[in-house]
Parts: sequence; C-alpha cells; structure tokens
Amino acid sequence: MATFKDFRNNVKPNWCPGCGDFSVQAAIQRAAANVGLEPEGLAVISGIGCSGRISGYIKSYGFHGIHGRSLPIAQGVKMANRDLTVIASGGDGDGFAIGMGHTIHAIRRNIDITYIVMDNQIYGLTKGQTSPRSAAGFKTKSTPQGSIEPALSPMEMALTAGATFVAQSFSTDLKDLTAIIEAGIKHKGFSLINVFSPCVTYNKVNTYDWFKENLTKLSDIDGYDPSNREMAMQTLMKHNGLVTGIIYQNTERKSYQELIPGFSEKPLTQSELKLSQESFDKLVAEFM
Ligand SMILES: Cc1ncc(C[n+]2csc(CCOP(=O)(O)OP(=O)(O)O)c2C)c(N)n1
Ligand code: SF4
Repeated sequence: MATFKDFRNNVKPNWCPGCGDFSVQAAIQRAAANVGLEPEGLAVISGIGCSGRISGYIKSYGFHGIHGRSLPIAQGVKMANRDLTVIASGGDGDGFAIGMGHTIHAIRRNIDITYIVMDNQIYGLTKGQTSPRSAAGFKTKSTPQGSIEPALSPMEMALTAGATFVAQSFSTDLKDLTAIIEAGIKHKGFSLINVFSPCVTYNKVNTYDWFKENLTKLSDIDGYDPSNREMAMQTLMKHNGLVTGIIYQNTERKSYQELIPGFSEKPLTQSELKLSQESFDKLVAEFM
C-alpha cells in the first residue's frame, strides 16, 4: 500500500520559503495515501498561478492547464475515466475570477471531483494584484489607493449554487486539512475545499498571524450541524466567512455520473470507440 512518500517526485517546488502552498501539497499527498490510493489512481489537474504549479509537484497523473480552466479539464478526465480520483486545484484568482463560470457550473453539476483552492487573497504569480478575494481597502499594485470592491464569499456562493460538499481549512493545520481532503475525496459528488494559504511575499495583511487571530473552527461551535444548509449560511454570514471545517455536506444528492444512463457500465477509456462500418455508412448517408 502506498504511503505519502510514494506521491513525492523529484521536482523541487519553486514556491517562496514559507508559502502556504507547501502544506497543501503535503496534505494532498497524505490524504491520497490515507484513502488507499496509488499514484496511478490519482490525477491532479491545475490552472495557472503559483498554486497551479502543484500538479507538477505530486507523483500522479497531472495536467498543468491554462488560467481558470482546471475544472473543464478535470471534468473531462473524470468523465473519460471514472476510475481515477480527480483533484483540481489552483488559486483564488484562477477559480473565483477568470474561472468562476466553470466553478459555479461544476458545483451545480455535482460531478465527482475534489476542487482545492489555495486562497491567498491576491494574485501571487503576477506579483501582487487584487483578486476577487481581496478585502475592500486592500492596497496592491493594481489598487494603490485601496480596493473599492468588496470580497467575494466563495463558500456562500457555493451553497447558493447547490454544492453538496463545502469546506474550508488553513494551510498550517496539516492534520485538519488532510482529514478534510480525505473527506472530499470520499464524497460522492463535487467537493469544494477552500484553503487559506498565505502568500508571504505579496500579501502583508492576510498573514499566518492574521488568520490565527481571525479564524473560528466549526468544531468549537456548539451544536454545529454540517448537514443543515441554513445553519451553514447563517454561520458563514456571522463569521464573515472565516470558519474552518466541513461547512456543509449533502450525502443524499446523486452525483452527475450516477445520473447518466449507462455511464457506470465501463469507463470511456476502456470502451471500444471505433465506429462500425455500418454506423459509419449510416452517418455518411445522413449528411450527404
Ligand atoms: C488567460 C490568462 N489571463 C491572465 C493570465 C495572467 N495570470 C497568470 S496567473 C494569474 C493570477 C494568479 O493568481 P491566483 O490564481 O490567485 O494564483 P496564485 O499565483 O496567487 O497562486 C494571472 C492573472 C494568464 N496566465 N492567462
Ligand atoms: S509569490 Fe506568494 S503565492 Fe507565489 S510562491 Fe511566493 S509566497 Fe507563494
């Protein structure tokens, strides 16, 4: 059986020392081993950004796509080979700015993949511009006088889009983060995991200390029930989205794949995709 070390390759991450993304990489590797995967049973698909490099740093199938497009690729991989565990990942800019249309529809569709966003509230790779997760007043190179836009709440967005698994974590909580990724992988449907993953180089406001002071663990809230969508929304609103843990999970709704007639018979990758001569002739006759 594989251990987390089997998910390591020999590529050295070129993230800045202290970047939150290191822990996310470690948590994915641990979670994959803990759920009993082998490297050839996992595909990590990422977008563009510092965080998007993650697919190159994990020993598994991987695809480093284009900005904001990890989800279309990840969904295609899962549809072609349902036997793979598919993790999509990238930054808050990747998923909640340019890729937002894909994020909402993948959530709504409930396709069985896990989407891990490394949320540093800034664009890291392009050297520090505001992202949709930056708070109003946040000063960056693109908003030298402070952003005049309010920050998006991805967890509230996910709940209203019909998400069946919504969770949040903090990159220093390796144990909690690993457990949440495991739960996301096991969830039969789309799981969105937003990870506060500080950018130590360009975001001098949302630092490790800032998160430690401002985050509330759902496990510390008496009577919190992650199957209660209304409670999830109220709690997010009360804490300005700054909670960690499994916020909401619905285990009753069927995943996209389960609803496709005949889908479960055989993965597309194992099916004979050739057209018979008879079908080919029929098609040609139809269009001639
Ligand atoms: C189509 C397209 N538009 C813009 C860019 C430039 N670009 C690259 S990464 C990025 C945003 C990076 O921020 P985020 O996704 O939050 O990831 P991070 O680097 O912070 O991990 C942008 C705007 C691009 N590569 N492709
Ligand atoms: S610029 Fe920020 S997000 Fe990018 S590697 Fe450095 S610390 Fe991480």
